[in-house]
Formats: sequence, structure tokens, C-alpha cells
Amino acid sequence: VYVERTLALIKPDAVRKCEEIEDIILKSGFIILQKRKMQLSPEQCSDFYADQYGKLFFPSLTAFMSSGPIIAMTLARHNAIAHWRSILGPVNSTKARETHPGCLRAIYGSSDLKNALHGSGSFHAAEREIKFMFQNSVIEPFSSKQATEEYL
Ligand code: YYY
Ligand code: MG
Repeated sequence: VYVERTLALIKPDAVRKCEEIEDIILKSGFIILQKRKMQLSPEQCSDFYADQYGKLFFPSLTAFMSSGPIIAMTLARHNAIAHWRSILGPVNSTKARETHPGCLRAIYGSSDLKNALHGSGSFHAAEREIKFMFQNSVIEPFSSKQATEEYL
């Protein structure tokens, strides 16, 4: 079985629910390979979301993503990228509550901007985003009951 990696982010609006979310991640068959709690600068958020540059919501996106701590996780599983995206559900949490009521963005998010969680959109994006969060960023140690803070 080919084990794939993806990057998950718990965004500032959902960090207080991180333990609950991590339980769901593990019950969904993922292994958490890396985990960091960190706060990004607006510039780092602009780099991370460079594919959205020019969109009307770009300034609010970078402001929101830098407004508080986030939790970055490298998740591993068969078909990790697509599976994590399917658990997240659609980008707009408000609409997701109608069309995909059980999805994580419906449960933990509140709008299209404050949608609680991120998942890489492709293999290329996953590799870039994992590197971004675990090599190029200011990081702080994160303590948790889980022993998966670094590589397993
Ligand atoms: O990959 P995903 O997060 O599901 O959606 P993208 O279209 O890549 O948008 C990235 C990010 O931008 C989204 O998670 C919230 C924000 N955003 C927004 O604030 N308003 C929109 N109409 C669309 C996206
Ligand atoms: Mg995207």
C-alpha cells in the first residue's frame, strides 16, 4: 500500500477544539507524523496562500490566518490527500452545514473564511506545504498527550 502525506492545519478559529479534532484524525486512519503549534506572520500567510493572491478575500485570509496560533500536522495514510479533503468538506462552512452536515468544516467552521481546517489540494501542494510548515517557519514546541511531536 502506498502511504501518502498531506498537510493539515487547524486554523485559529478551531485551535480550542484541537484535541477533539486530533481524535477524529486518528480514528480516520491517519498517523500524525509531525505536529507544531505556531503563529505565522501576515507575510508568511501570504506566502503560504500565494495561489490566492489577488482574490478579494486575500487580505482577510492572511489577517485571519495570522490572528492567532495554528496547529500544523503532517498526516500519513493511504490516499491521504483526497481522504483528508473529503473529511473536511467544502470550503464554505455555512453552505457545508446544508450540503455535507457531517464534515469537519460544517462542525467546526463558521464561514467561508473561518472554515476551521486546511488540507493540501494536490501531491505537489502537500510536499510544498509540509516543507513550508516544518522547515521554513518559526516554530514552538507543542506538548500533547500524544508522543507524535516529531517523526515517528
Ligand atoms: O483549499 P481550500 O481551503 O478548500 O479552498 P481555497 O479555494 O484554496 O481557498 C483557500 C482559503 O481561502 C479557504 O480555506 C478560505 C479562504 N477563502 C475565503 O475566505 N473566501 C472564499 N470565497 C474562498 C476561500
Ligand atoms: Mg486550496
